[in-house]
Amino acid sequence: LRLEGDLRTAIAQNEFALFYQPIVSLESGKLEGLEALVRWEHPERGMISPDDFIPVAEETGLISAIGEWCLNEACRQFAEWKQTFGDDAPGFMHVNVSRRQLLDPKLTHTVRQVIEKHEIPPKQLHLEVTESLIMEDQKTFIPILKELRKIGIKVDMDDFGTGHSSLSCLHEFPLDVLKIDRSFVVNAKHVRDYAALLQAILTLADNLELQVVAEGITDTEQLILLQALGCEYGQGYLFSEPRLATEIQTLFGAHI
Ligand code: G
Ligand code: G
Ligand code: MN
Ligand code: NA
Repeated sequence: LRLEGDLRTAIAQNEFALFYQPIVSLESGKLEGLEALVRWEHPERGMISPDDFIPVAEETGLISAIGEWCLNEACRQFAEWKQTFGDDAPGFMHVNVSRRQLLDPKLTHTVRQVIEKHEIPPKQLHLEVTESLIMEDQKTFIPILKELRKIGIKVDMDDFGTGHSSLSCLHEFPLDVLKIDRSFVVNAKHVRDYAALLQAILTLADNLELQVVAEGITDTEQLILLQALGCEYGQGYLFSEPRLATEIQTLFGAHI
């Protein structure tokens, strides 16, 4: 496969870049955290989305090198921002992890090494894991997430609401944050039932003492609804698209 060969070269030549998207306090509009999102700048094809190359990286095992680079680069950049911007720097860095990364027995060790190297307080690093992945094999993934949380880092359930977890077993998952999938946010404006669903998710999260991030906020109406429902954090094009480090840092300390 062409992409596989190119991906090997990409690792050797470091053709990856991290983009960062703000996670914002919905009450104050303050930029509180960032999610790191990888991009591949292919020399001929241009920018390739992780949706297109992460699956290939997973299949071939190249994800371990790419994933480690992403984790290290996000933490390095985060530490640099803390140095430069002090109190205006974001308080949290979120990094996505995929299936094979979670199954790698060295992951806990790698994460501990990276945060120690960059002197990042563990509670400021979030790893995002999709709901559908956890649901695929709870017996395998729950102990892995527990191990990760023992380091003191936070675990987020990403794309929540699309992975068919039974709400009644959510309390058994070792989690800190629910990231509500953008399909709920998109629909809430048009379909009354979706606002009720959001309300139910927020009540549940509150009872389980989970923080909530609503994803995919694109307009003010959605923002106002989520504020009225008491949702603490949000993310989406309304605030900012994922952008390069040099661009995103212009938003630090601002209310967006
Ligand atoms: O940013 P974008 O919409 O293109 O991301 C597409 C998908 O790729 C998302 O599901 C996101 O979680 C995933 N993704 C983005 N960056 C990373 C990364 O660094 N590692 C892993 N494993 N997945 C990522
Ligand atoms: O699966 P995950 O939640 O990690 O994916 C994040 C992806 O969602 C990123 O690739 C990002 O580009 C995309 N994204 C972020 N905000 C918005 C938004 O407001 N609308 C849409 N359509 N996509 C978004
Ligand atoms: Mn994510
Ligand atoms: Na998501």
